[in-house]
Formats: sequence, structure tokens, C-alpha cells
Amino acid sequence: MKDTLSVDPASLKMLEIARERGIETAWDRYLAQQPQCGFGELGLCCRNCNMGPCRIDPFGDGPQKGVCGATGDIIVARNLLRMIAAGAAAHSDHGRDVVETVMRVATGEAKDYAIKDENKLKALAAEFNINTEGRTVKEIAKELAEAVLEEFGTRKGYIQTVERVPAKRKEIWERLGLLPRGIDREVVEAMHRTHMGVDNDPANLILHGLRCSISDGWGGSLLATEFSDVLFGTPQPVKGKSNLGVICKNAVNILVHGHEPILSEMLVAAAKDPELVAAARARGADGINLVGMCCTGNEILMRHGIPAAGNFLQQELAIITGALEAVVVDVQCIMPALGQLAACYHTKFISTSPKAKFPGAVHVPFDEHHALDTAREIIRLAVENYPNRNKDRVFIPEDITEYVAGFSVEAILKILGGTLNPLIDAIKNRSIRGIAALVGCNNPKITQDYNHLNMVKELIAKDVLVVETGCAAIASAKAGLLLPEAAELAGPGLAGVCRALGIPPVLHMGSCVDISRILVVAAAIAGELGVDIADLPVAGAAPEWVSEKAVSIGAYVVASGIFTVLGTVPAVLGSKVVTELLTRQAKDLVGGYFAVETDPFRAAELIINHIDEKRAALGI
Ligand code: BF8
Ligand code: SF4
Repeated sequence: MKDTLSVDPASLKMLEIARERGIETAWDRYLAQQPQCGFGELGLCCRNCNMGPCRIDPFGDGPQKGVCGATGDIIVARNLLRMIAAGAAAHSDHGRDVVETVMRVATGEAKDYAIKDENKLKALAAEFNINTEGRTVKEIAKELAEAVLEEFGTRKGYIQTVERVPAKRKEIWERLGLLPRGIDREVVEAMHRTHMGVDNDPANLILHGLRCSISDGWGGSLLATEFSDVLFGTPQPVKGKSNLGVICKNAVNILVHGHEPILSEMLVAAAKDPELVAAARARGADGINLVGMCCTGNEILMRHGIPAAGNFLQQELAIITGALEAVVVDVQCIMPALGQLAACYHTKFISTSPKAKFPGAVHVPFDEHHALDTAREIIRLAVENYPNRNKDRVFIPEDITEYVAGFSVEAILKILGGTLNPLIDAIKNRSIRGIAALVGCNNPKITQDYNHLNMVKELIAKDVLVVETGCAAIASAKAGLLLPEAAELAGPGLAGVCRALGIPPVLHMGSCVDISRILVVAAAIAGELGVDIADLPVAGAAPEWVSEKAVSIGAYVVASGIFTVLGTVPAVLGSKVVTELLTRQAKDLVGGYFAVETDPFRAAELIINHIDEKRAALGI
């Protein structure tokens, strides 16, 4: 669908305002890039050394080798591995930051944070063979954080958390040499192998890509999720509001955007500070309104029901409302365009991480030692900025949709009465035909939210339970699909289950690192049934994916045995060898494999066919 930029009415209204005001957005910059580089689209360009840049002619008339002799297959495989490594690094570095914060809580350095979920702390301690008897929470937390920080460069063979996969899956990984030996190590090795003149075997490169991605999905991301739960509490179902209409006309509006809950959780606390609320009122505002964007939005909506202002392509649109006093960011998925855009308004663009600085941003360094004080300082900057708002330039679309989020594994178990058996029974008796995980971003290459929403609707109508994270989940929130009432759109089997349990047919399981929650559920179901994850009637999809993190996610989901459909085309088609490997041979090797399907209806059909095949093989 190309005739409209978005199916989100709020986005369309804001794009109209942007057009009237002559303000550019990602959609305009995407158009200005046309035609995009054909070599790049196919993955056929290389800049890995200074004999290059080199490119391979896909039509066979021009060069078929780089200066070093690298073929198109080698170049495509190397480029893909670098993308996986960057994505795995991003998730895992986020994970490390959260674990380090737990360490600082344990040593008393991060006094503004506390251990909120002691049960999870103890369960993790048991997993890492740490004694909890007669010890204080801080003692346990310190030893656990030390053990987990060791996982990033471990020398003990392979990382501990892969023990969570069913035995059959572990055997496959062992046989193929895919057990990750340490999270940092796999990323470093990916960079080493892709250096000029090192690994020049496409299959060997891709297999390492799978190992590197497993160190993310079953390592860095999983640890980010678990330790965020330890620090901030394990999410439980919570109601909230979504879309740009959550920005308030008469309040000090602060948009928090990025990924790590370490910052956003403190902003949530500081925004309630009576002194700051009074300061906002003294300047004529009704109060302080904190809203989230992208995954940091997901983190705080999952735990506090903080409104979600939107997903990836709405970050600029939020500023164009003219009603944001501040946009506060940490790391990942933050467009560098925001600085220049914020300067067209009174909006302060505040960066906080030493890892992520931006043109046009005010940098307020955030660290765990003075977290609440820094968060207060940031909120104060926003409050003091309120009188600078030009009321004539404010336009806030009225679109607001309610959602229910917070479906952690623990929350799902609680709803099911303590075990997964009711879910497994529903799958066996076909009330639930299968489970599809829809994840990932928005991409201006396709109509915003169109692929997400149409895939979700097709799948639930055919009794497939949908679980979501990231910007995909926000798309569903905005469309009202995260409400129990959306069961009306589900097939009779799924609708019956939703009504009996009071849940929506689409479960919001969190931010992108929380895809690990989905893996954990899949592993647990496989364990109960005594089969491998690859045997389950389960599939994955990234209908509008953008980021390198999504490439790592796709790789570890496939490596875990799950069929995955991509809705935007990855830069691999320049190599027949790599394309075949990902879309066919992977099935024989790891059970999971990729399909690329840009049409959401056909993509949903692929998933349903896959689910039915798996059901037939299981005899259910
Ligand atoms: O990690 S879905 S645009 S915000 S990458 Fe980014 Fe994509 Fe959104 Fe979260 Ni995930
Ligand atoms: Fe060219 Fe080979 Fe250098 Fe890549 S590594 S830029 S293909 S010479």
C-alpha cells in the first residue's frame, strides 16, 4: 500500500501540519534519497578496507570481484554479519548497563534505585548457582551481578542462560558450534572475521552470525529484561493510553525516547515531585505530563501505564505538535534530525548518555550515582521552558486509544492459574491455532502501521494468538487491538479463550529486548510437550523492520527454530548463496528459516500455513 504515508490518523494530521509549515520529516528525506543505491539494496558494496570501496555488478557485465578478490557472496555475507553484530551489541550493551545498575544498588552507589522483585533476583541467583540462604538481598545482588557481568566475556565455555532452551535445541546448537562463548566475544569475533582477508566463506560467516545473535537473544537481551524486572518490578497487566493525543494542551509535556529504563524510571519518579509540579503550576500549566516514545515508552507503559505517544515514525511528529517542552533521550532509534527540528520550536532536546550525543541537543549527563537529582534537573529544564511555548503553533491531534499491556511471562502464568497447561490445552484443542510474534519498527518505505495492523487482524481472525513487542506493539495499541474488546475481531476459538481469561487477542510483552520473554514462553511450551521449539505451531514476523537490532532479532529467532517473515527486504538479494542459506538451507540446519513477503495478507497466509504444517506434524 503506497498511496498514503500512514494508516494512523494522528500521523496523517501531523504530516499535513508539517507540510503546511514547510517542515521536513523522515518521509521527505526518504523521498529525497530516491532512487536509493542499487548496490546497497542488494548488499553488494564493501568499504571494509581502503583498496575499496568496491561494488559487484549484479548484471554480470561489470566487476564480479572486489580489489581483494571478494565475490558478491562474500561481501553480502560479511555485511549481514556486521549488521547482526551491531544489533547484538546494541541490545547487549543496554543489558550490561542494567546489570551494572543492579551492581551499584548492591554496593550502595546507586541510592535512588532499589531491588523491586526479590523473587526474580533469587530465581536468577539459583540459575547462576549462587547461594541465597541466610544472605541479604544486597549480598545476593552483588554476587549475581558479578556472575552476570562475567557472561559478557566468559571463559567457562558458553553462557549460562542458554541452559533455558530445551535439550533438543541445545543439541542442535552444540552440533553446529552455535553455543555462544560470551556475549562480547561473539561481537568482537564478528568484527574480526569481517575484516579484510579473514573469513571468506559465506556459510561460515552466516553461522557465526547465528551464534552472535544467540548471544543477544538468549544472552544480552534476556539479561536486560530479567535485570530490568529485578530493578523496576516484573510487569503485570496495566491500562494506559496511546497515540499523539496523549500530549496535553495545558501541561508541561516531556517526551522520553530511547531504550534503557534506568533513565525513564527516574523521570517517572521526578515528574511526580510536588515541588516541580508546583513550579509547573506557577508557570500556568496544569501539571507535568510525561509520555513515552518507542521502546523506552514500552518500558514505562509496561510498568506504570505511562501514555505511549507513538512509535518510531512519530518521534518527529510529536515535536511538530509544538507542545513538547522537552524531548529526553538516551540511546538507540533516536533520529539525529530531532535537534534541528526541535530548534524550529521551543522544545529542548536533551541527550543524557555519554554514548549518544546529537547535534542541537543540550547534554545533561545522567549517571546512576545521582539519578534522581539529574532527573529532577531535566524536568526542571522542561518546566522552565513552558512559558516559551508559542500557543499559536500548537496542534495536538485528538487521537487517543486505550490499551492493556504488561504481559510478562509471570503475568501470563498468573492469568493461566500458575501453569502453561491451559494455554497448551487451548493449542491442542485448536481454540488457539498457534502463536505469532510480531515485532519491530516502522519504515518509511511502507505505509506506517499498515503491515503491522493487517497482519495482526488476519492472524487473530484465524485464531492465531499474537504476541508483540517494540514499535509493533505500539501500532496495535493505537489501533485498539490491545483491548479485551478486540476479541470481537478474533476467530471463534481465540475469542472464546480471550473472553474466558479477560485478555486481548494481542498481548503486549514489552520492548524489543523483551522478545526474550517470548522465547522463554516458547521454550517452556516445548519443554512441557517434550519437543523442540522448531516443532511448535509458532512463527515470527518483523513486518516493518528498520534497525540492525531487528536483524539480530530475526537471526536469533530463526536460530531458535522459528520460521520468520520479513516485511521489508533485507540487503542480501545480491547473493544467491546467502539468500538460499537464509530462506532454505537454514530449515535443515536449525529448523527456522526466513521468508520475505512485503504484502501483509500473503505474509499472514505464510504464517498460517506454517502453523498448520507444524500442527499436523505434532498430530494436533
Ligand atoms: O528496539 S521496534 S524502531 S524503538 S528497533 Fe527502534 Fe525498531 Fe522501534 Fe525499540 Ni526495536
Ligand atoms: Fe574491496 Fe575487498 Fe577491501 Fe571490501 S575488503 S573494500 S571488497 S578490497
